Amino acid sequence: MTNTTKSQVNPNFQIPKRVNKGVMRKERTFLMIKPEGVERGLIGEIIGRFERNGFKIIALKLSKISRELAEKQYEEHRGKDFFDDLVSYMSSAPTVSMVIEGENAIAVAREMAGVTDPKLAKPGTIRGDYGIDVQRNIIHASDSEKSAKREISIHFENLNF
Ligand code: RTP
Ligand code: MG
Repeated sequence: MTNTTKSQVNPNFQIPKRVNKGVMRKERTFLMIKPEGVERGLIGEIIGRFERNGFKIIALKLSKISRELAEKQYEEHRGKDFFDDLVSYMSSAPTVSMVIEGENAIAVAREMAGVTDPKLAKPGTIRGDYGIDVQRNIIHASDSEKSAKREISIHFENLNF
């Protein structure tokens, strides 16, 4: 069973979980604006999208993360052919890490980010609007409750509220 419902106007359109009142739950998720997004001056635009969509910023940090932290962040991809490039890229220049809170934050943030490859991401999504290629895809968003908890704890060790 999915947490989306079909629109009555267009049966192929999936209404985002956020507007499906039956399954709303308050969650926190972890987001990171990747080096490309910071370099191109998109911090305000990206944070603004989440704020305007009703999410609360719980924690926010601009930093150049270490390679070790980038490896920890992307641990699940260790061994894949893009892993080295990915962690080198993520630790090459400043990024913005943040925790946001709101209704169905994990799934909604993934929808707002768009699919991994910007060439396939829909217009209106962050990757669809600003992404360049699969690695320089502007934003990271946790993909599950387990990932969100893990990623929040590694990037914001002292977040205890
Ligand atoms: P993210 O973790 O950054 O939110 O991205 P995602 O869930 O949409 O995609 P994932 O499969 O977790 O991949 C993590 C990041 O690795 C880079 N990647 N490169 N060269 C490639 O084929 C490739 N595949 C993935 C992307 O930066 C992707 O966001
Ligand atoms: Mg991922």
